[in-house]
Parts: sequence; structure tokens; C-alpha cells
Amino acid sequence: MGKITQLLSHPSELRAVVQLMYFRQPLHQTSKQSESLQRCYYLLNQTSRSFAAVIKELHPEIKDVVTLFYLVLRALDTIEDDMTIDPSIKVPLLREFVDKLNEKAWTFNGNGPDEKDRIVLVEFDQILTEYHKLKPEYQDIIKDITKKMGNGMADYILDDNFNLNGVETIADFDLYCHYVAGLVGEGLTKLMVLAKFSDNSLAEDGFKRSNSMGLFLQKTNIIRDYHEDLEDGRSFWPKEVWSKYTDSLPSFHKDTSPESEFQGLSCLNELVLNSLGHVKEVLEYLSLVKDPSSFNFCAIPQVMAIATLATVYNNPKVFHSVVKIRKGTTCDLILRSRTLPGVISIFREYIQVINHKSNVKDPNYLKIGIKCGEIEQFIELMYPSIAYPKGVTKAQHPITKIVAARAKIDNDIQRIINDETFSTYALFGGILLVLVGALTITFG
Ligand code: D61
Ligand code: MG
Repeated sequence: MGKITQLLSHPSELRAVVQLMYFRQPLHQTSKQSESLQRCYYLLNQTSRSFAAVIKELHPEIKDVVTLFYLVLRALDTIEDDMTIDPSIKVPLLREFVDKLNEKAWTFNGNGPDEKDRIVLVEFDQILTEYHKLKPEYQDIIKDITKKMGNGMADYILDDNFNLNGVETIADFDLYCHYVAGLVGEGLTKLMVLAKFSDNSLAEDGFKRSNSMGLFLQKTNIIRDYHEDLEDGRSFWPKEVWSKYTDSLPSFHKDTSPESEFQGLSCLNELVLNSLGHVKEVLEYLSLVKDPSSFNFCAIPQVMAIATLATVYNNPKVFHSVVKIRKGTTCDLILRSRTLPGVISIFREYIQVINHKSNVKDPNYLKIGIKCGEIEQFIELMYPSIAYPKGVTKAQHPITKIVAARAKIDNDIQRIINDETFSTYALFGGILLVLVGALTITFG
């Protein structure tokens, strides 16, 4: 189906696209930017389809910091991802990358010509110029995370003899995802706490919930990108899981027999089940982010991830292409994820989608049902639609305080959303009137 036809067959998504494109009220204005900072925003737009949009809407206090945090780590990841750089060069480069942050004008031109984000390394001097203008506290947070991530990535580079670690066990899988994504969550949490945009308690759990924020995003990508990664000659699916279903991971792509497809789906679904283990901590984390622009920034990637997870779940297309969610769905999700109740209702919806797609024959059928039930119960506790558990009054429940603290923010945002929706419907009404008028004049 064409994109336009798709959109016309989902009217609520059409409304969302129009509302987002023409009526959304930005929370903050942009101020004057130096030339190198403009170049950094150009690099951000070039290298991230999804994160650029949410980062650019952040509060002025942290917008540039988060942009530079992103670009520094994108540069590091572009070294990690490049399969044309020999491990003997790549590993030391990853470990020493943090030292480049002390330089004034370091650049790197050693990526393969087709490496998609090579430009951030070619123009790394622009990033350094702006990085050194940041408050020292912000620089230190970025530096600390860069150092940990570079060393963590280096630990997982396979050399030609495969005698380094690789993603063998589920524990390896969690540790790898911690290095490349959980640490981003940790850094962002430190930045937001420093800027007083989120509850201090977010930094007081050993960064367990912020780690889950990153793991939920990264694992979703890894599951979705099975085919693309395989074509690039790598894989991040943990062997401990796939070895239960096949003795060679590429077989899910190569062998198209129903038996092999069933094994592939069982494996895929077990990984989805594993990812769902992070959902409760994700929702808890989101409930503690106070600043509205930071809330959007944190929530939007997470609702995209749960939508993606529901789409890939039990879906054999994953073995042959990259499965994506519709553009209209994306706009609808962005608009609905500006308040905590909105986010919760999206999660509830997709958890139900997953539950309904379950196959009784799947070896993890029961576990998946239990996990979905657990999440629904947790959501029910945060936003009860009927009553609290026996013997617990609303006032006594710890979650009540968190929800109450959010109520004002959510109310304020909801008013803005109502305005925008009104304008969108007014536009549609206007178009309809003009059409009817034109028809009356022509035929009437
Ligand atoms: C709140 C808001 C955003 C969050 C968060 C909490 C917690 C974690 C993350 C974002 C990071 C999630 C990463 C998920 C996407 N995965 C990748 O981009 C992979 O590379 C990982 C290493 C580089 C991380 C760069 C990054 C990403 C998002 C950021 C950020 C830094 C800084 C600030 C805000 C968001 C993936 O890359 C795919 C690609 O190269 O296109 C890979 O190589 O596996
Ligand atoms: Mg990478």
C-alpha cells in the first residue's frame, strides 16, 4: 500500500500528522548560535532521524549539552560499527577515544567510504569547539560516560579468531547493552538531575532504572535489526537464547520451511519477553521526570520501542527485512506521549496487542502471558481504573504521591493539547465547508 493510501485508511493518524506538522506549540524558543554550534545541529540532523527531533525540543539549559553528548557518542559508535576498520586498530581507538575530548581540533578520516555517519568524525573539531564551551560539570559527565562506553565496546569486538567475548550469554547481552545504551541513560539522568529537571531519586538507585531505559531501546533495535545486522556480518542476538532453537543463527533467514520459521519465531518471542522485563522500570523512571520537555524527550523513544516490539512480536518478516511502524502511527504516538497517563495508555494498548498475538504452541506462551499480566497490574496500580488492592487505601499507596506530584504538569500539558486538537479540527471543518460550498456552486 502507498504511504498516502495507508494514511487515508487511518483517519486518526491523518489528524495526528496534520496536528503535529501545523499546530504543535513548541515549549521553547531557540536562541542565537555560533557557526560551529550550527554545524553541530546539522550533524545531529544528519545522523539521527529519531533523536534529533526530541533533542531539539529540549529546555535551553540542556539542549546543547545533550546534542554534544549525542554527537560524541555517535562518533564513538561510528568507530565501533565500522567493519572495515581492523580490530587491531579499532580496539585501541575505542579505548583511547576519551582522550580526544582533551584536544582542540582532533578529527578522524579512517572510516570506510560508505560508513553512514563518518561525517561526525570528519568534522569532530566542530564538536570539540562546542564541547569545551560547556559548563565543566556537564563536560565531566560526558567524559566519564565516553570513557566507560569506549572500554565496554572494546571488550565486545570480535577479532578474526573470535577469541574475544561476543554476545554469548544473556548476561553478556545485558552487559553489552549496558555499555552502548544503559550508560547513555546514566549520563542523561546525571545531566537532568544536575539541571534540576528530574527527581533526585532517579540517581539514587545505582542507575538501575536509567539502565533499563537504555536496555529497552537497544534490545528492541537488536531484535528488529536481525536481518540487517546479519547482512553486515554481525549479530547481537545472545547465543544462550538462539541455541535453544537452531544451531546456526542465519538459518532463520535461509531456511524458509514452516518448522524453521516456528523455531525462529519462538526465539524472537523469547527475546521480546526478555525486553518486556524492563517495562516496569521504564514507567517508574518516566514518572519521575519533571520538566515537560525532558519528559517528551525520554518518553517518545520508549513509546516507539513498545510499538516496535509489538510489531515485531511473532512476526516472520523480521527474518527477511527491517520491520517498521507507520509514519502516521509515529505522529499519533508522539502526540499522545506528552503526559504520563498518555504514555501509560500506549503501553497498556501494546501490551494487549502482544498478548493477543501470542501463539499457544509457543514454548514461552505461559511466561509471556504472565509477564503481560504483571505489567498490566503494575499499570493498574499507577493509574487505577477500578480500585486499589485489598487493605490499601489510595492515600497509603506509595505510587499515589508520585502520581499526585505529576498531576499539575499533566493538566497544564493537556490544556495545550486540547488547543491544538481544536485548531486541527477547525482546519478540517474549514476545508469541508469550502468543499461543500464549491460543490454547491458547481452542481447546485
Ligand atoms: C532517555 C532518553 C533517551 C535515551 C535514554 C533515556 C537512554 C538511553 C538512550 C537514549 C540511548 C539508546 C540508544 C538506542 C539506540 N541505539 C543506538 O544508537 C546504537 O548505538 C549505541 C551507541 C551510541 C549511543 C548514541 C546515543 C543515542 C541516543 C542518545 C544519545 C547517544 C545521547 C543523548 C540522547 C540520546 C546503535 O546505533 C545505530 C546506528 O548507528 O544508527 C548501534 O550501533 O547499536
Ligand atoms: Mg554500535
